Amino acid sequence: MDIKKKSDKDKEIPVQDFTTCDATQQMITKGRLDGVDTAFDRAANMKACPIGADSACCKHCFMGPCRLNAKDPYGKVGVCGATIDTIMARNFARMVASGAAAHTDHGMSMLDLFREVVNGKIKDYSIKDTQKLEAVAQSIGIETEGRSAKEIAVELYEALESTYTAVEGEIPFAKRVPPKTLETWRKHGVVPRGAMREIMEIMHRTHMGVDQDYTNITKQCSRTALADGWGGSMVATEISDILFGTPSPVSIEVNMGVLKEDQVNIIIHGHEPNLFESMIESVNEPTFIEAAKAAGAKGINLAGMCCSGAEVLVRHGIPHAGNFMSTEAVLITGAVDIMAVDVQCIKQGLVKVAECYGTPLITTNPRCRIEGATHIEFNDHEPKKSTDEIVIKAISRFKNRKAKVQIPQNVNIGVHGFSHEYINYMLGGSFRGSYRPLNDNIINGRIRGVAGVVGCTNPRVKQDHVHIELVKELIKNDVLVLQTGCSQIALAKAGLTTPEAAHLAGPGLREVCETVGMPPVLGLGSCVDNSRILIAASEMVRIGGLGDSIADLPVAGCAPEYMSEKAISIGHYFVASGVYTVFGVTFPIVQGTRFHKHLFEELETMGFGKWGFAIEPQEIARLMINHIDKKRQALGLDKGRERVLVDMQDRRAIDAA
Ligand code: NFS
Ligand code: SF4
Repeated sequence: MDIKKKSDKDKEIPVQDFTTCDATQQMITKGRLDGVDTAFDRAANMKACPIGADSACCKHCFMGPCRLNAKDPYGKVGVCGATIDTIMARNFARMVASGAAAHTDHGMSMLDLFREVVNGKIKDYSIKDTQKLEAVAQSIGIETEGRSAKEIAVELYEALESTYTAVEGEIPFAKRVPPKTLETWRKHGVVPRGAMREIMEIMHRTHMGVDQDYTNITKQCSRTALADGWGGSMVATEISDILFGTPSPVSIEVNMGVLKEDQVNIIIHGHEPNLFESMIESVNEPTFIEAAKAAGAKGINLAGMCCSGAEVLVRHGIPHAGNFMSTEAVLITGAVDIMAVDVQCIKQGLVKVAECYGTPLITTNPRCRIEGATHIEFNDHEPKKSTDEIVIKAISRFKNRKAKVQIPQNVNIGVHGFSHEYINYMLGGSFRGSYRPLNDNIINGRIRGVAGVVGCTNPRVKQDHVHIELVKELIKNDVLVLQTGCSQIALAKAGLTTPEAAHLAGPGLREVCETVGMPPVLGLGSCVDNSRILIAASEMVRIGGLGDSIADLPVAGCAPEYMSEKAISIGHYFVASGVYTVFGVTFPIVQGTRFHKHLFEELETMGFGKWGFAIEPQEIARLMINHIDKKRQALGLDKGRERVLVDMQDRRAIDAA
């Protein structure tokens, strides 16, 4: 084992300051004894560069790199004359481009798979949900009446391909955008063409000496981000539902205690569901179960992490071992017999930790190889070839386990899988599925508004803490919370994603939850499934009574512990769609600049949403609730809510009497 020598400079911070996740705390402690460090320790010993944190530097050409002074932002310009606003806007745009590229490339992989399934070249996957196929086709104007699934699928594929390739016009899912919102986009020229074109144009416009007007750069940010949210991400979600099934709520186990000492433990971490779906087939092969038993194991135990885990927990009820900041920690258990990854959010640091515990780390995707990991390429045309090989390796690691095994015994239960389709059914019943009851409860004030709380965990803030405290505060104030990605795992570990958590909600929200039998915190899926939130918002507009555009709705969004460029793209597509979106941790621009004012104020006056920023959960909640109340007031709903509060007081007075 590679024992790390601590230099005097290395700070050893109490594990309680790193994370509120008890299992992760236990494993960081064990890791320290074993001489293994994690991203938590590295973050503590790596001061974030203050100039980079403000995006006040530019390296877009070699007359620079140029560094501006965030304390005196207008005191200096770059060698080419670029102002702080140009430099920050260009940097921001490239973050959006990278994040949008990640989601749209993921969506494109799903579309590639769909094409090969439809044309019969791939037989290991099939169309599982024909109802969803028809619904998606209809939503973009494809005729379904009297046609075979195959005919519809062929036409749907061709239409959706333009989400990526359209050189002009509007992407297909623009047809799902509420008319008033679409009108705003058209007015400002931000309706996306194909994502390839938008991302290419951002890279062009942010090259040295091209677009040097921060408002114009922001337009292209919006256009590109919308090509992610209403394009690539939405395609990823819809095609995954068609191929693997549309989620409906299941009770699942989360946390590191889902690992089993006496079983072969396999963890899948990453993002694209096809790898995991094939792995589910492989671990259920009777020959492998026999082989595992022959090796002395009771069976094969499959668990997910990050968004890969979020995809299958809602479709198959597969247990989830933890979110982004627990991926190194889980290896410290010594109980992981293999970790297989595909793309995104895979820390290079995993290689070293895996090596220390004799856990094979397997990369599977040609787009993501990691030095020191073993590559077993996954191919959609013969998926089981790779997943079978991974299972065999895992069994052999179990047989030869040398690492001392210590599994935190933490297991929590969550109920997740609230797809848009299920919410519709849950609220309206099978005969008249509808968002009407949701809108009615918002109008009558039982539900104050809806919040999306999503995104990563980040070692710059205490893991899970901001997610949990923020969500508690929101539901206490009758705000219904929708969740995706790593955030929902934080809440599941805290026990807030079960119907029983309704007792933590305010009186109005509690009443609705108890009537419907739903949790006050609804887990919708992975990060690409933020597109489900866009669809939910559009449906709220369509049903009526809450304004004409997404910007009118009493809703707000937040990624309180974000760390990735994908999150920036998501944040910006929510803003461009009309949602007030608050980010925590840090915001990569200088406060008090014109570009800051543009993102945080002016976009709203143009008919979009706007950005917000705060670090502390109470402060984030205050910003979001204030915004929701402002929207309620604009809709004339502030009176309604007061009446409910009076009712409650009355009821208490009666109770006391
Ligand atoms: Ni979203 Fe999913 Fe997690 Fe953040 Fe990473 S896994 S795509 S980026 S860290 S929520
Ligand atoms: Fe400096 Fe301008 Fe070159 Fe950026 S583009 S590095 S600001 S000279």
